[in-house]
This record gives sequence, structure tokens and C-alpha cells, in this order.
Amino acid sequence: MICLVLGIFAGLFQSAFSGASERTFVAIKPDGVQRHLVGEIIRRFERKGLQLVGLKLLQASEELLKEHYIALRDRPFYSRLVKYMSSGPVVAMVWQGLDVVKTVRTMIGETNPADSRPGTIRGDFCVEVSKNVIHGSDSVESARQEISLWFR
Ligand code: DAT
Ligand code: MG
Repeated sequence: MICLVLGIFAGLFQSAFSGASERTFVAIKPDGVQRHLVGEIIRRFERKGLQLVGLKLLQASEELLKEHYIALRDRPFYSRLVKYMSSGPVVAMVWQGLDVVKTVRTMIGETNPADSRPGTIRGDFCVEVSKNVIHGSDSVESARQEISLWFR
């Protein structure tokens, strides 16, 4: 009994401090959903060894998207971006694993698909920066904020 309790405690300790419990927020954007890329994208993250811990299909409100992209509010494309992101359903997800924030960003590629290497999601599936298929949090802190915004 004591061994079992110690074992559970050690497991929790390990996952909390090894970084394996790190989480990130990912959204497949309206173009990705319309182009039937949901399965392909989930397959890539699963095969990498990341764990899917939350998922929902939703039509995001402009209010939610304005908050999500608040850091970009002074950019000229901000209102177009919000309109486009609310133009159809998105798949909102939370993925967990060791260094998951960085790993997911690497697998997604650069913001501009033209700068994204083949083998990355944006490198393989899109050409336009304004229709770049997928969002992934850029830091552990923004992941925490985005998860609480999208999964209230
Ligand atoms: P990322 O999505 O790679 O984190 P970001 O946070 O700088 O990039 O911008 C958020 C989104 O805004 C991006 O995925 C697509 C859009 N965007 C960025 N730069 C743009 C530009 N120059 N023109 C049009 N849309 C742009
Ligand atoms: Mg970003």
C-alpha cells in the first residue's frame, strides 16, 4: 500500500517537474477545417507522441477572437484576421507533452507559409499568410491564457 502511494506520488512528481505536463493551445482555422485537414493534423501530433487532452469544434465569436489576437490589435490586418477566423468553424484543442509549446510551433512552421519548410504543416498545406491553416501558442504563458480563454 505504502509502495503504491509512493509510486503514484513519484509519477505525479515526475510529470510535474519533467515538463511532460506542459500544455499548449492549438486551433485549426476555418480554411483548415473546410479543406478537411483536421484528421491529418491530429495524426501528425499523435504520431509525434503528444497527448490530446481537449478538443471542440466551434464557431468562435468576434469577441473571443479579438481577445485571442489582442496583441495584434494595432496591426493593419487585425480586423480582417478576426473576420476570417469567425467565418466558419474552428477546431480548438489542447495538447500535452514534454516541451509541447516549442514542438508544436516547430511542427507548424513559420507564420508565412512561404518561409515554412516542407514537412511542416504550413510548409505542406498552404501558401497564404492570411490562410495559414493552424494556430499554436507561442509561449507557455500565452498557452495558459489561451487555454483559459477557449476552454472556460
Ligand atoms: P503565428 O500565427 O505564426 O503565431 P502571429 O501571431 O504573428 O503569427 O499572427 C497571427 C496570425 O495573423 C497569423 O497566423 C496570420 C495573421 N497574420 C500575421 N501576419 C500577417 C500579415 N502580414 N498579413 C496578413 N495576416 C497576417
Ligand atoms: Mg501568434
